[in-house]
Amino acid sequence: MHVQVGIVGAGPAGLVLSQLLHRAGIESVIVESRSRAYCEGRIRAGVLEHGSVNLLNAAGLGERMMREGLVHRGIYLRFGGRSHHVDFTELTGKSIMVYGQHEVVKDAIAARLAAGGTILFEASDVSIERFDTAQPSIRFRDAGGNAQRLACDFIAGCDGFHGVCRPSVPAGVLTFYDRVYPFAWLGILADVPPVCEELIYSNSERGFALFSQRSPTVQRYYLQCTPDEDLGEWPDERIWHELQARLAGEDAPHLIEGVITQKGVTAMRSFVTEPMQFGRLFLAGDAAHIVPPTGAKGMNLALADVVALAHGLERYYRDHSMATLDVYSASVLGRVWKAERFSWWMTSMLHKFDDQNPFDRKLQLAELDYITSSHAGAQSLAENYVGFAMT
Ligand code: RFL
Ligand code: PHB
Repeated sequence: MHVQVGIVGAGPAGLVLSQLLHRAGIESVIVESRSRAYCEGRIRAGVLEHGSVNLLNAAGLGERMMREGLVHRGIYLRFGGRSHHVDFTELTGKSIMVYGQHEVVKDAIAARLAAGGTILFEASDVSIERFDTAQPSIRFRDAGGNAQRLACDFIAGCDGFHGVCRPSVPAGVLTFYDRVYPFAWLGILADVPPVCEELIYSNSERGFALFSQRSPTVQRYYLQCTPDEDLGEWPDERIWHELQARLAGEDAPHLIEGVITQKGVTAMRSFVTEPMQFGRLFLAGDAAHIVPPTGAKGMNLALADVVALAHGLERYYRDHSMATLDVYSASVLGRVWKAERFSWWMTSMLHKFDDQNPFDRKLQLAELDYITSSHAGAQSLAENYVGFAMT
């Protein structure tokens, strides 16, 4: 088997890259370790930046998103028992879209398959080789257990943080920067109406809580918890009680309790790989960098990476020039580090830290007060949250 671009991973990065390449007349094959049902049911991110919405539309993946996605003009920051609105549309002229990552994945899988694209689900023993030469390849066992080799001109490593591509680069070539946070998020999906028309990020004495959405009848809520939290200790009643407590205050919105259909714990880390390329291997999305979810940036960064990578590959096949691919990493890392900074900052401002002393706590509240009372402060948050233009 030979294909122009071999893609490892059918998350947002791999799927949207495959779609962008297809529209540019470049063939790709995606090798994915999980089943289609697993990929389509994996609940993760929920917020699309303004530029991500435009990208999905331009790539022909936006039809259902425009029908079912929820357009939000801002968010609420809640602290000291009150909610404060940050109006992105007034501050930046832009809005965000709340649309589950698994819906983006479903739309992209459907589009690729409808166009005759190849996604090899349930591949095992995936490995990559010879990517320091002009003839790299991906080896794997297909869903039937048969050994396969996919020869390609380039490999896109879109296989997430725990994938095989990044660890396949020889030791000493890449530099890693990281930070692990001393807390995690317990996330739930519940069949209830929304607590508010927009998202609420709550800094409470009991720890952070986030009230997000999926649709008018399904909501996504998160509670700060410990990294080794035992879900067995979180029966539904305890979750509702804690969500109510972290929303309490003078103008507390009315939180409606109901059936919880999913629970999970997400670790929080910041991580960047430099450079994001080696030979003919290009890393994109979580395979190259991780942000804590407080800034809602992970999926958006993955999409921005593959736009740049697709440009580089288009130029290669059009002009036989590696010039754009050669600067792929340099061209995306500026955005990556801005998102790292923003996500770290949102995380630091909104969470409860065990080693926080009363002075640190006062500073946190002063920062929230500044952001919600100063036009410049609010504008800085808004500009970062709605996202920067994609190249
Ligand atoms: P993914 O989605 O992890 O996809 C990688 C794919 O590669 C497959 N894979 C392999 N395939 C073949 N061989 C192997 N050896 C393989 N190893 C792995 C995997 O099965 C998978 O299908 O990475 P990608 O495409 O880079 O996308 C990144 C996003 O998934 C991630 O950044 C976001 O979900 C992060 N994130 C958020 N991002 C946002 O932009 N906005 C948000 O609101 C937001 N909220 C979140 C989040 C992530 C969360 N969790 C659970 C980590 C909220 C949460 C709770
Ligand atoms: C989500 O809806 O899953 C979500 C929203 C905002 C975040 C993180 C996650 O910052």
